[in-house]
Amino acid sequence: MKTVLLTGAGGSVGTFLRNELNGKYNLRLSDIKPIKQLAPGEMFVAGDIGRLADMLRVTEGVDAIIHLGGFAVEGPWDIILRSNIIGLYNVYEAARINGVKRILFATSNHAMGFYRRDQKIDHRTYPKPDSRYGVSKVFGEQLGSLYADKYGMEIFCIRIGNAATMPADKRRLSIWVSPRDLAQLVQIGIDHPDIRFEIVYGVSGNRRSWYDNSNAERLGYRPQDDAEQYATEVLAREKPVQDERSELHQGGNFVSAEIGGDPSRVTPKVNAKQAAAKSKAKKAVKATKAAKPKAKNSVKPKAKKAVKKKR
Ligand code: 15L
Repeated sequence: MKTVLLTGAGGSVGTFLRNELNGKYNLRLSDIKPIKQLAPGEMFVAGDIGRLADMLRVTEGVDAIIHLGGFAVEGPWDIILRSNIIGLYNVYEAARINGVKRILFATSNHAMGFYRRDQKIDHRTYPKPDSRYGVSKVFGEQLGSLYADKYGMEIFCIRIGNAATMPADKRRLSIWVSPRDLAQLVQIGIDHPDIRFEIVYGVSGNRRSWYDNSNAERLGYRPQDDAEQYATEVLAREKPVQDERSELHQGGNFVSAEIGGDPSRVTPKVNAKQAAAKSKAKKAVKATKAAKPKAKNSVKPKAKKAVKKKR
């Protein structure tokens, strides 16, 4: 039986995969914090992906690595740099030194988050990350490409949508992946004999999908689930649209967090309309102000609250 290492095994995706892969592989679980309850066939090795020495110890003698470790949402640059750039480099480099050829990299839909929802994208579409987190995922994919071409490693990148027992909201109806579908993809990544460098979308067979996942299908992926079965329930509790730009793009609120610059460069169609509406509104405000006498003690508007990121 193959021995498979899971970095970041203590997280939610790690927990789903532990359940699904149990009995199929010997699982070596690694995380910075101890995982206390182990099932038969599992062992735990502590390790910090920020330290190459730890990763050399943790990756020794395994047949494949599922790299889940790192920071799983948008965060400050120093955290992204340590966990998702340096940490990822350490995992790849330790694998190369230890002769572990196969790495499955848990990349994310946020590598592509600035694509609009009315666009269908595939594994050949160029990245458009929506955050520093998304950029770190593109970095991981590209480091994988380098290690495949330069060192003959076998890299399988799964751009995970949202792994959960059921889709949480309307956006997730398009990107949801059930634990068993994700596990099916992971098994393809571990066992397929002919992998050099591949990108697949980690999504179930969702009717509302934004992805052409033909590359996964070519490798044998046959998803069992479709988020549509939850659609009525999910849509009934959907809140009204808060932010047009989040609604327009695949990355959702990762797109609108800390937004600045010239929005028309991102979404020409809709923003052309928005810009026209905005300038009309501005003119209307100016006209009202000109008509009213100025108040003496006018109070400055409070700074807008920073956008809070949801997982
Ligand atoms: C991700 O990449 C995150 O790791 C996860 O927590 C969710 O935010 C997911 O994307 C998503 O887009 O729903």
